[in-house]
Amino acid sequence: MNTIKACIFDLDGVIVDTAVYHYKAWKRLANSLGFDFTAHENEQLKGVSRVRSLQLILGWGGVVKTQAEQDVLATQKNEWYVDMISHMQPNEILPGAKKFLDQCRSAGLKIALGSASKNSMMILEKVGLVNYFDAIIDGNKVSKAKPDPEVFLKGAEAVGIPPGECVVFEDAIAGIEAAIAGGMKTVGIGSPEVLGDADLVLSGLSEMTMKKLAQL
Ligand code: B16
Ligand code: MG
Repeated sequence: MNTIKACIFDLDGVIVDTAVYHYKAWKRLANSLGFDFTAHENEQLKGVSRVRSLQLILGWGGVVKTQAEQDVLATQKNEWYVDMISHMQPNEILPGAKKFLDQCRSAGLKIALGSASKNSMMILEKVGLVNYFDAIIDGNKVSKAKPDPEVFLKGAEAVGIPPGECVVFEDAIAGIEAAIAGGMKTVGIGSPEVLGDADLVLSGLSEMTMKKLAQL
């Protein structure tokens, strides 16, 4: 038996699929600037902060903007994005996520969120999951982006569990790297080719069980 006492969850790609809304809003912004980017390029934005995402997108379009202009563009994208997520419903929770959160709670494990998003509270409220979390650490509370371990270390600290007794669930490579750098166990949500550094890789939380948690 291991000593896992806390589960720290990434949000986009693990609990909900907000990537589709990010993509629509960024695409609208790029189109308004006269260019487009592909779904493949969009994959590189997962787990990446808003500011860094904009820099990458402007680079793909070969567009140069001042810092002040970038601030305006990021705010515009966020307005479009927030407009979409304000309509999110509990049925947008990814398969198995709620069931596994219930199992964590029944087992007495601490539950934390570790997300790059500054909109995490709104999303959790809309899908009705906010009360599951003992701590919510998101883009409003960190200064260093994944793969820096700050977001997960703050999550562990907030629930009072040492990093070595925490497991992080993540869909982005940078997030797995961040959790490893923080000394935590890792479960990758996605493809083994991409997330091979994780201790365990699953296609979704519907595949996660307390038995697998004990074997980490
Ligand atoms: P916001 P996660 C990340 O969420 C998204 O994957 C990423 O695409 C987004 O740019 C980032 O949050 C910031 O989001 O603009 O809402 O602050 O995977 O870390 O939960
Ligand atoms: Mg993610």
